[in-house]
Amino acid sequence: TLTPTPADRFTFGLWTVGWQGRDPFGDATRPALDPVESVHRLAELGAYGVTFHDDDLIPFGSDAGTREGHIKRFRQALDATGMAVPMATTNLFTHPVFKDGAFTANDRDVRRFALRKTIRNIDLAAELGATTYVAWGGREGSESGAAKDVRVALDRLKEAFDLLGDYVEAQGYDIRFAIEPKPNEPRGDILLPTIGHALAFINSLEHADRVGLNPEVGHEQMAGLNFPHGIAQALWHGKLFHIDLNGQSGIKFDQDLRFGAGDLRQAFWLVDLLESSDYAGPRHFDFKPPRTEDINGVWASAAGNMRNYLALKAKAAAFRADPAVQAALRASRLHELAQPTLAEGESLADLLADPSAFESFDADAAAERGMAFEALDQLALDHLLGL
Ligand code: 3MF
Ligand code: MG
Ligand code: MG
Ligand code: MG
Repeated sequence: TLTPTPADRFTFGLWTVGWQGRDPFGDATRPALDPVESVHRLAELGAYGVTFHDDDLIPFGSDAGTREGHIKRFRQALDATGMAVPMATTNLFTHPVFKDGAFTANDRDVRRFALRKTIRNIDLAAELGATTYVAWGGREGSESGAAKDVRVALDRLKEAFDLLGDYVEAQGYDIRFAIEPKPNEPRGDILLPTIGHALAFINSLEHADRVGLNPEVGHEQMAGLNFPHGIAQALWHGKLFHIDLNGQSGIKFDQDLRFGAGDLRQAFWLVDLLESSDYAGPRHFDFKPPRTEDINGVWASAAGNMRNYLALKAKAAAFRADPAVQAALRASRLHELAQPTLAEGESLADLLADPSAFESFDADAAAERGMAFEALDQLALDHLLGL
């Protein structure tokens, strides 16, 4: 079935359907959307929950009373619809104070403000039951060489995550952090530009177990990388804490198309991977309904994300169940990749003493074996095209 239900665990950022279409070249094309309305409309469409930046819910600079009012209305909408808030995050990029970054701004007072802003919203995230706190460092970067000492900036970034980890531990919150890599935009170059950079960085943190990734389809593809491969490696490290699903057509500006638009084949392999993995978290959409759309187009675009995910899930299941595919997988020797290179009980010394592994190995004969990958891939395309 292509009709989503909360059991599918689809979630949306308030900022996605709420995007007014303001871009670097043009003004907003849509009026502001009340978060309460978004919660109700997304629930009607079959979503499981919503996520938010502090400023999506409570305009920057609101006084305490106004803040409480916004939170109260939001809670009422959640209660009325049964929508969950599995993740929250901080806006550390819109206000001009963050023009040179937040946790890695050269200005120390800006860094201290960024930490306080984040911690305030972590408290709200915990109150609303979120278990993942995303950190996208969109302004952590530079446009020029000497402006940022990257090694020192990474010291400051580690300091920030260590302090945030100290805080959630001291509070006893059931919250893990998920770093969201992105190569560029809005900064010329952003720190932790890819999944791989972020994985390496996490290893140096005091609370490394509490920190994982929130990779976004389009962000890796903006760097020309294979997103399913990146997700597979994140899973392999046990670091896929959350995911941002959307669409992107190649190496260009951050398109944030609805999921399934853009690189459809990578979307297929991604769903195939996620659905066969132990990833149990939300399927979270971080997309932008194009600024050509009116409010009806916004909801059509939102619904399309879920429909495309469910369609690809069905296609991937049919692909894996197809006997022709199973035969093609054997012909491509995937089962052999799953066998350890040393036999059971064999030692490195045994390998070194095995003439069939080297002295009498016929490299030319082995090189003649076809891998039969094209037939396998054509079966995938046949399934995807519904042939
Ligand atoms: C920007 C993004 C961000 C992050 C968000 C944290 C505004 O390209 O992807 O969306 O996803 O800040 O979840
Ligand atoms: Mg993004
Ligand atoms: Mg994007
Ligand atoms: Mg994102």
